Amino acid sequence: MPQKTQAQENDTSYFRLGGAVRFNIMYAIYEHETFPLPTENRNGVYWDVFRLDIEAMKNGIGLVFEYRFFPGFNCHFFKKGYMTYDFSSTQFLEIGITQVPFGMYPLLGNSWWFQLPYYLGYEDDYDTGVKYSWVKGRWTYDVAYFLVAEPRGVSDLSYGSFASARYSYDIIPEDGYNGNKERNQVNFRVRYQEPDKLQAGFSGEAGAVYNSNADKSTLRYALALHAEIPLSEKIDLKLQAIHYDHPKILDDSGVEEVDYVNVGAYGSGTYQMAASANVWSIGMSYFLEVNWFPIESFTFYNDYSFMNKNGAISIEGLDEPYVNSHHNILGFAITAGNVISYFDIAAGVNQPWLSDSFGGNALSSGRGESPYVPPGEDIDGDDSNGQQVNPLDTTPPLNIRFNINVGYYF
Ligand SMILES: [Ca+2]
Ligand SMILES: [Ca+2]
Ligand SMILES: [Ca+2]
Repeated sequence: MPQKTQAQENDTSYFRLGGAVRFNIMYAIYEHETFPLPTENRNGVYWDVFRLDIEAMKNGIGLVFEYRFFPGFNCHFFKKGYMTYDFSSTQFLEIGITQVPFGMYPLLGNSWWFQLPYYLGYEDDYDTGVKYSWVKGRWTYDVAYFLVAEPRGVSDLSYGSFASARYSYDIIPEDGYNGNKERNQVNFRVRYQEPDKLQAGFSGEAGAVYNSNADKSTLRYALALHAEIPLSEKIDLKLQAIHYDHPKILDDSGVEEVDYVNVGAYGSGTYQMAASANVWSIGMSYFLEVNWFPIESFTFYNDYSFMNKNGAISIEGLDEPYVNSHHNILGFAITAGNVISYFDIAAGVNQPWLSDSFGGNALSSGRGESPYVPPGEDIDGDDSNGQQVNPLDTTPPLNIRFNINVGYYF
């Protein structure tokens, strides 16, 4: 057998391939009504995602990337793709499409759904830039600069623009090309961590929104306080408060100051979110280890977020304040070998994914009394019979979706 050279002995390079296949079973009760099983895009069994992950390392330079296919949304895109370099065991660099260091690390939500900040671009957001992290005792510091949001993936244009083919919600123009876009963002986060999971931190984010029609940038910023507190060996509590604002934000045409901004993901076009809001989140989980081969553990959880918006919509000359949003996920996860299954009762008021009008005005003004038309617009879209304005629904119903997500992770 040939002797290994010293260089081969020292070779720490590696290449790992992983991924997941997941599908969803869902049954929804939206706006007080439901449909038979199966109904396309409502109640039935759907492919959720097929994804491939690669982690590689050579000469100290690493690569992390993940590509995702979503047959149910006719789209596919990179979730992340960045290079790593460790200066030491306490100093790390990431360059590429990498996670924005904002709020709870690594994630706020316990379920398959995330918490509400995800749907606003403030949880598990990946953008294009550079991040430097260092650890000093129990303190971890992250500083990052993002030139732009992540590049677009591939989608079906009848669902929404190519720009909306992305994993994480970002500010994108309604037509996909002309209007508001994220640019020149800086992030800072400091976290105190103890080995038994206790974590507390502060995050700050500031960036520009560049409007390509007005050739003008306006400021956006966000602040977060978060804490994860183990109440016992099995019970975990997560708390987070976010304040964000886009003062002086222009509409996509670049003409008017508005109280909302368009965000999009999953190739499904854009929806509005309030330009300014406070979002409060609380999550509790209970971990139960079992010996029921092949089942290893159950995690029971409840995640709740409340979004208190600033802003108003003008309907027939009257300024009506934006209606708040609620998001609640009650459920449990089962781990059995490589299979993780989530059983969730997802409930929401003005939650963009829990509605007959997917997206819409849920996160800005709130939905209208008819969910199919934006509030303030003609209810039947027919001018010849005059204007029957869709009023803002100030007490919108609780919408519920039962969801089972079964995934094999390799
Ligand atoms: Ca993003
Ligand atoms: Ca972003
Ligand atoms: Ca009409």
